[in-house]
Amino acid sequence: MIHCFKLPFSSLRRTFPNRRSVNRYSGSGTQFSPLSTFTIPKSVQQWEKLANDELAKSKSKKVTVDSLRTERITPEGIEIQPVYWNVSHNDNDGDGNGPEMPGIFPYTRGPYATMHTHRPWTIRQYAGFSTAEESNAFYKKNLAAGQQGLSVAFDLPTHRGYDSNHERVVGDVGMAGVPIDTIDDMEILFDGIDLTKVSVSMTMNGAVLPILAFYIQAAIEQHMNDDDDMTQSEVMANLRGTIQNDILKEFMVRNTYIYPPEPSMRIIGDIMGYTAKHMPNYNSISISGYHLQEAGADAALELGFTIADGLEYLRTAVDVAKLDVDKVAPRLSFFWGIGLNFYTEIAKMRAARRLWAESVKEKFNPKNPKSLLLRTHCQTSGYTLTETQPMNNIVRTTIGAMAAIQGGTQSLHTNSYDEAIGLPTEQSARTARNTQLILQEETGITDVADPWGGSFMMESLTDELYNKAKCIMDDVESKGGMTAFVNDGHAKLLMEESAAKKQGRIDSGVDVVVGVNKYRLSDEEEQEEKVDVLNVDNSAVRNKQIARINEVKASRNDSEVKDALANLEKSARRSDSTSSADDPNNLLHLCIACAKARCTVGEMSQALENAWGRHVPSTSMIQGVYAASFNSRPGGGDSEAHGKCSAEYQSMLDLVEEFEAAEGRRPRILVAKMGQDGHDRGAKVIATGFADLGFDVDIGPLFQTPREVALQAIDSDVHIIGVSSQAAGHKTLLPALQQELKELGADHMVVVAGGIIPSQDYDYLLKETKSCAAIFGPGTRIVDAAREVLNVIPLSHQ
Ligand code: B12
Repeated sequence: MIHCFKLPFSSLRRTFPNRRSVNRYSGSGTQFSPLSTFTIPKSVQQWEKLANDELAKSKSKKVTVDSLRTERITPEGIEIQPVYWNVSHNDNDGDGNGPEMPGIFPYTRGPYATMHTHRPWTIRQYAGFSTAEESNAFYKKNLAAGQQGLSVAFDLPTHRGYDSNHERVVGDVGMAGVPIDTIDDMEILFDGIDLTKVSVSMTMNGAVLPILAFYIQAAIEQHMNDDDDMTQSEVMANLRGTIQNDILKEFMVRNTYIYPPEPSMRIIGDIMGYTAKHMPNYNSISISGYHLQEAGADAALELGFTIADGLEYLRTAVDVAKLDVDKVAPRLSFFWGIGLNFYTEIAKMRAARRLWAESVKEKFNPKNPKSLLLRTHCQTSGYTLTETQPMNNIVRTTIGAMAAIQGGTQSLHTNSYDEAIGLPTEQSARTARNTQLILQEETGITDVADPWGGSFMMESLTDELYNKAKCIMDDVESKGGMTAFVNDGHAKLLMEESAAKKQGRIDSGVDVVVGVNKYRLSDEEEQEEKVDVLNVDNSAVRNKQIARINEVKASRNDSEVKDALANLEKSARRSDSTSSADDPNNLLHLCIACAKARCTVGEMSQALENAWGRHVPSTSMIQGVYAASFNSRPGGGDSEAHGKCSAEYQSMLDLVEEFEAAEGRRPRILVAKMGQDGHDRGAKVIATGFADLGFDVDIGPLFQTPREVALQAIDSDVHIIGVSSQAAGHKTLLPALQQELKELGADHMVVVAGGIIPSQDYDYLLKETKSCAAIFGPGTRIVDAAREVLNVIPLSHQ
């Protein structure tokens, strides 16, 4: 009987409503038929073959399915199986295929047969800050310490296609990522890192053409020494990694778009066409649900929109760019955000694989099974991490990481405990990376592929999420596909509604956040929890970048630059497809020529902008959702606490009415965003929350300069300007706003600020520069903020 344990089995009954099969209970694991008469189901045989093929490719010691079955023995003497399945599925499916297995259509259980059992996920930490030199040193240190791939975070001017010397980016250079103005910066960024050997992921969407062109040309130039035997095309063929290049979600939530949707989709077609031919190992797009979740989407919305985005890109490649689906689909990858709803996140990843495989099969009928595989990167949620008691965040991140791993991720970023304070320090980044190393090397979590397969609850949850996401996708399709859905602003509003609902649930006590709305520490205790903060010297970085831009411009051939940029602009003005890799007007091909000529990111972006213009987003706002959380209690939480919150909410409404009675009008606030910071979740929930509380609310557009904010505030005659700042521009931009108000004779106007402002900067803003009257950090309850804001208005008139 001991022999039987070598067969992977499970005695689980699947009681959930199954899509394909009628399920029968086959008794406990030790009761199934003797081994001699047991027929291994077809899918399990297929799995074994696939698994052995995957293992045969391994460069390390010889491993086979049999060795995986028998050599991993726990201290209790139990052999851990690489995969478990339900013996009752032997012959009961009707389709004769047997149970679902990892690596086999529809891939619910994983894109590969062996998953992490032989090769764990790639530890890929997203990082970039200050200068190319500092980021390069950071990357090298991390690679030496066990990180397995690079992931570059660019600064906001680069994302938005501005050189560091542009007047609109004064407060942003080097603050929330690394600035790349020229190919020289890119070469410094990867100095000593052979790009044909290390896989590099780049989060770039708006300025994707110049940045990808720099990366390709920098790799080529790394191999231009006489003693190097790689040709240019061999270098390109060896590039491994991913460019995010997912513009649709930029319009919905991430806000680093540059051009309007239509030409933005053309860029994607051209990149897919070029890379499919020249860079067969490179992922030309990473379709991101992560940003949707961080902006407020729940799991079903994240899933539905992301799969719909993926289908839209594939349609662009196949129908518009006329590419072969089997050339493009295997090079698409996905990116999920992983929050704290442990089971839901695992189910989401399982449902996503099935949804993608079935949708691509049905709509594109590819020949290559790899076209159906959903491979994914994951990042633990930063939104769930708190400014208060930051060490609690290590626990939250570990839980997210475990969900991502058990959901079957191919690579993972784990956030640092100081996420809600600023960019990670060396120490917090180390802890974040070590979280993954501990999971990989100390826990045995990698031993089994899809450990949740066959769990009544998990299979049911997977099916339910699948169905919900499918409904969302059908709705999108009925409205003409994702581009149309994004274009009319509908998608963005759904996300904002979800974010306002979440804020209302937290503020009214329905959802608990430990250390924020429950189990808070006193101010003194909180002081003891303070952690170091990474400081970037904005003006020093900017000056350095400007000096390098000037150097590059002085050393290049101006007529080459002019020609290269003119060719790019001319192509942008065309209306025919240029996505073929062999088309001389392919936009990526032309940008590589620009990179070679030493054009800057700003120059290339401007050439395209001349033809296409810049996208102007709308500033619409939802109403009533925040208030609803206080009026009804949608499950969860403590009813007594909720009752107290509702009473408090009512008293706030009364205060606003009293203000109106005294002043002759409601309190009026302009919620403003300055610089290239595109985080608008906080600004939008503040705007909708204040509006629900009776304030008159104006929302400024994204990307305003301090002068533009001052002018809008004066024009609208507001009582208060509420600046929301998340991307570390506060120390430059808030004093600049104060200066503008003074120059315009409006310094009676009160400014308050909110967002990611480390407490060490409070004195500088409140006392030294007097650039704001109050600061509201992460975790602020909107009801509390509104009361405080109301208090500072009369004071300003005395
Ligand atoms: C969500 C998020 C995103 C989303 C943004 C979605 C969106 N549309 O807003 C996504 C995933 C797209 C994103 C992207 C990026 N992000 Co981000 N992001 C966050 C995150 C995790 C949460 C911010 C958030 O929305 N919280 C929820 C809202 C409700 O809270 P809040 O904004 O703090 O607002 C509350 C209070 O602060 C206050 N408040 C805020 N404003 C105001 C205004 C007034 C008047 C009042 C009264 C109160 C008030 O009240 C609000 C309610 O409680 C933070 C880390 C964190 N945990 O805070 C990083 C963070 C802000 N991101 C960061 C970075 C670097 C980026 C990128 C630039 C990365 C890159 N290089 O590519 C990109 C680019 C984004 C861009 N276009 O600017 C950094 C900024 C670093 C810094 N400050 O030094 C942070 C701090 C993470 C980190 N530690 O690295 N991000």
